[in-house]
Amino acid sequence: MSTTWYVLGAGSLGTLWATRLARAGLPVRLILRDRERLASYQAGPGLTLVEQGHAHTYPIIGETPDNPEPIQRLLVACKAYDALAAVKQLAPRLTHDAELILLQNGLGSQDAVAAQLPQARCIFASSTEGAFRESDWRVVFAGHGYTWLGDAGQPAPPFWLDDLQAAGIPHEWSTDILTRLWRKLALNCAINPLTVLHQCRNGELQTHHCEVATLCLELAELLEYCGQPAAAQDLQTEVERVIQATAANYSSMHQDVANARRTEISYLLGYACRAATRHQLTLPHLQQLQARLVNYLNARGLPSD
Ligand code: NAD
Ligand code: KPL
Repeated sequence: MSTTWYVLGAGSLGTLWATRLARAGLPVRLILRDRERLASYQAGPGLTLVEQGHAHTYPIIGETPDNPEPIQRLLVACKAYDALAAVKQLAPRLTHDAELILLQNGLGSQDAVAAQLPQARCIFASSTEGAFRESDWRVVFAGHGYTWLGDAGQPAPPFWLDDLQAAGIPHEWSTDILTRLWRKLALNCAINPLTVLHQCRNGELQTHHCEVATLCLELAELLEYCGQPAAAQDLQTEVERVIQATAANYSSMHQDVANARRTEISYLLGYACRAATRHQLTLPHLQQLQARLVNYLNARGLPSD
């Protein structure tokens, strides 16, 4: 009998994973915030995934965090700012050999979870898949991509990667997951805040070439100081490539602000600026960018942490 996949957070990525695992016949359970969310979920037929215009619904069992059953495998699919609190309430249910897969973007939340649960194996993930919530319990698979998974402290891959294979979740085991997360963080720092401040699509940043280039220089310097030279390599070229490849898109941070949702700033630009301070590194443009973004968010009544 396969180990049950407990999915914490039934949002975009949580649904994308839960539905594909369930479709492959693997045991999946959804952990919802509270009884009210569970009642709302149970009032419908299950989780729906829309792929290329076709919707399929999967009657995955839902539960609340206080269910007593032990958890051996937990996929954490909350936003970075919710991950620690969400995992904490499940701590009493985790088995001694529990494994957590942390899907959060940016950096900082993974270490916070790992520090809270020193006995558990925490596997970090970095994903380029795209999904968005059309309505409650209904998610659209918007962009095919890849998920890299890795464990900086233990290079051997877990056996359950076979489940991902069976579920058709494109993935790769990475022995340099921190480099991947730092690289993605740098890309997000060079692109996302500027799209918010200039209120534009990614492609319009081509007209702010100098601003982007200056940020890339500072981010590359930071990555070197943080022991991530591979993540710094050709950063500007990669940022320009992503801006061009995603020219018509709005960045995730732009979408959050446009929908008056909290951003993950503290795990992206905030994390980068705190790392610079720790290394006593002066990065004036990056620090100014953070100050401008914080002001911008505060002016709109959005949290800046
Ligand atoms: P989301 O907001 O759609 O989903 C998060 C879900 O977690 C929500 O349903 C929320 O209610 C739930 N949640 C929060 N606290 C909870 C708790 N205590 N108990 C139970 N549920 C709780 O977010 P998302 O877009 O799926 O993003 C998740 C992470 O994945 C983020 O860090 C994001 O940056 C990253 N990511 C997302 C995408 C994407 O396309 N959506 C792509 C790559 C990376
Ligand atoms: O990951 C992104 C995002 O919008 O969050 C890209 C498209 C790379 C822009 O930074």
